[in-house]
Amino acid sequence: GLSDDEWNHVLGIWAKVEPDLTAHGQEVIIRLFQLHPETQERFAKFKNLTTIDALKSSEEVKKHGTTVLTALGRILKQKNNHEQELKPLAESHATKHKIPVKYLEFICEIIVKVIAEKHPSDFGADSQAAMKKALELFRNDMASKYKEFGFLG
Ligand code: HE6
Repeated sequence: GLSDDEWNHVLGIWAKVEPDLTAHGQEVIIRLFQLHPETQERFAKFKNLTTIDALKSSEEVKKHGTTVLTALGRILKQKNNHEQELKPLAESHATKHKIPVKYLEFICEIIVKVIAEKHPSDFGADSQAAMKKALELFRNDMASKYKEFGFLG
């Protein structure tokens, strides 16, 4: 798990992300689709967004980015006691959307990069390391829940 100090880093930087969650979320989703086009194919509602301009001007992408980061923020704020928040997310992503753990790795890596770019002076080495650790914990727990739902990810 993470130490109190590490959680303080995670929640400290998250507090800087939250006032502009939508812009962060939009950037994360667009970058995920650009770097890993196979992830975009999982979304029926985004199939028609075939250019970067279409992605950038989509209100649906903004909305989805906000949904994803809101859910993630809720989980991070539970520190390690995220069972209640994590379970429904793992269930939908395992049984309904069938999102491989590898895709979760992709998005987590992008989240760290986007935060680093937007908050260069608030996201130092210690904060980055703590955030990476928290996201790893999230992914590992998603992966074990996936297995409980019979999805090997
Ligand atoms: Fe997804 N997602 N997601 N997801 N998601 C979500 C929270 C998805 C995610 C990674 C989602 C995804 C494909 C997520 C999704 C719907 C992810 C919420 C709260 C909802 C929702 O309630 O609608 C992470 C890290 C978090 C926190 C892919 C690919 C990745 C990498 C859908 C296809 C799909 C959907 O609704 O169809």
